[in-house]
Order: sequence, then structure tokens, then C-alpha cells
Amino acid sequence: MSDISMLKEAVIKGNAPQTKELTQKILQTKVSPETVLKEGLIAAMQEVGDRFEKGEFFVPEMLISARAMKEGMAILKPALLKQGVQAIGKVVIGTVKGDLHDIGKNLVAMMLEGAGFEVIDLGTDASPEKFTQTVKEHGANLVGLSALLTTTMLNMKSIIAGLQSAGLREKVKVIIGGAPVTEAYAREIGADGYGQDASHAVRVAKQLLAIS
Ligand code: B1M
Repeated sequence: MSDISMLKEAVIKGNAPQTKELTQKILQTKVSPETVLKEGLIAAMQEVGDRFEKGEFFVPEMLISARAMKEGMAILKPALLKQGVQAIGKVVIGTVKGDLHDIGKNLVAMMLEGAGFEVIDLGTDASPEKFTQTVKEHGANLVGLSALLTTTMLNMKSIIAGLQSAGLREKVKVIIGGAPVTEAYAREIGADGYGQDASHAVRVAKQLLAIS
């Protein structure tokens, strides 16, 4: 088995120490950082997403894999920057104002990162102003909103309104998710997409930005 295949397996198994070790080892060879990203980390997270959708993996397995991927990513990032590898998109993600739930949002953020997005995470209780300001500052092309409470999901609408009044709505796609959120709600508040779970969110995000 090649080192890249071993790296992919290490991420799928959620073995963070091995992921770190292999990423370091491969970077010392002639393999490009881009190949490590695409054929190692991204390919692994794609497989993890597929297994989740088939019901072979559950949230804990996904979280463990995503954490391993992040460890590898931390080592790979400087090499990617040096090589000038571009992220496939820039996303500003956060749990909306009044809401402190972040487990699902973190998983979505990690899966997006695993798919090759640059992720700017606003954490929890993020205000419409914070979203608008960060989108402007980073020139993001995707906004991800998470809410777990039936009361706080209503705040998603204000964030979209904030983007609209700042003249940014046409520049970004907005994807929403969280347990009480539905596809119909996404349509109702004028979001562009709805992610049922982390893996689905990545697919929708790529579709919205026409990334294959
Ligand atoms: Co709270 N909580 N909680 N809670 N909590 C719920 C959500 C609740 C359903 C429990 C219940 O009553 N049965 C209920 C909400 C009721 C409602 O509104 N209908 C509730 C409540 C009431 C509260 C408090 C108000 C309780 C209180 O203080 N009286 C309070 C609110 C605090 C606040 O936010 N202001 C509160 C507090 C907390 C804790 C802090 C203790 C803790 C959060 C810890 C943390 O997140 N760091 C907590 C937890 C853990 C839960 C439950 C048990 C689990 C949530 C979770 O992490 N699920 C939850 C009950 C439940 O869901 N069974 C509950 C696992 C996670 C992987 O799933 O977040 O759904 P989820 O994310 C999924 C998808 O939804 C989707 O993908 C993720 C991965 O597959 N997704 C997206 C999520 N975001 C997305 C974004 C996308 C796309 C997809 O695009 C951007």
C-alpha cells in the first residue's frame, strides 16, 4: 500500500497520530502537498461522508475522522500556502445569535474543510453584524448558518437580511442547517440551500458554487 493510501486509511479510521506522522513523512518525499490534500485528506473525508450516508458510519466516527483530518491539515497548510494552492471556496460559518450548540456546526465546518474549503468559524451566538463584517473582510463566497433551537432558527432570517442590506447577498450563497431546520424553512427565509447533515451540507455547498 502506498503512503498516500495509508494516509487515507488513517483518516478514515480516525487515527490522528498516524495521520500526523504520515503527512509529515509524505511531505518529505517528492509528492506535492496538493496531492497529499486531494488524494489523502479530501479523498478520506469523501469516503467518510459516503459511509455516513450509507449508514455505515455515525456521528462519533465522523467526528473522530474529522479530527484526524484536522491534525493532518495543520501540518499540510504551510506547505499548501507555500505552493499557492487555492481553497475551492471560502465559507463563513457560525451558530446563530442566542444559540450555544456547536457540535453539529463544528462537524459541518470540519467536513467543509476536509472537502477543500477555507473555513472561517465564528463560533456560537454569532450576530448578523459579525457575519456581514466577516464576509466583507474575507471576501467569502459561502455562508453557513446553524441553529438547534426553534427560537434561534428565526435569527437566520436577520443574518440574510443583514447580508442583503450590506449589498453582499448576490456575492454569497447561504446554506442553513440544524435539527429544527428544514428545506421548506430554507426556502421561506430566502437561503440558497439546506444541509440535512454534515456530509449532505458539503454536497449542497459544492452544488451551489458549481464545484465538481
Ligand atoms: Co440543548 N437542546 N439546550 N444543549 N441540546 C436540544 C437542541 C433540544 C432538542 C433538547 C430537547 O429538549 N430534547 C432542545 C431544543 C428544543 C427546541 O428548541 N425545540 C434543547 C434545549 C431546550 C436547550 C436549552 C434551552 C436547555 C436549557 O438551558 N433549558 C439550552 C440552550 C442554550 C443555548 O443555546 N442558548 C441548551 C443547552 C445545551 C448544552 C449547552 C447543554 C449542550 C450543547 C453543547 C454544545 O453544543 N457544545 C446541549 C445539547 C448537547 C443538546 C442535544 C442533546 C444534542 C445536540 C447535538 O449536539 N447533537 C439536543 C438534543 C438532540 O438533538 N438530541 C439539544 C449532535 C449533533 C451532531 O447534531 O447539532 O443536529 P446536530 O447537527 C447535525 C445536523 O443538524 C446538521 O449536521 C450536523 C451533523 O450531522 N447541521 C447542519 C447542524 N448545523 C448545520 C449547518 C449546516 C448544515 C447542516 O449548514 C451550515
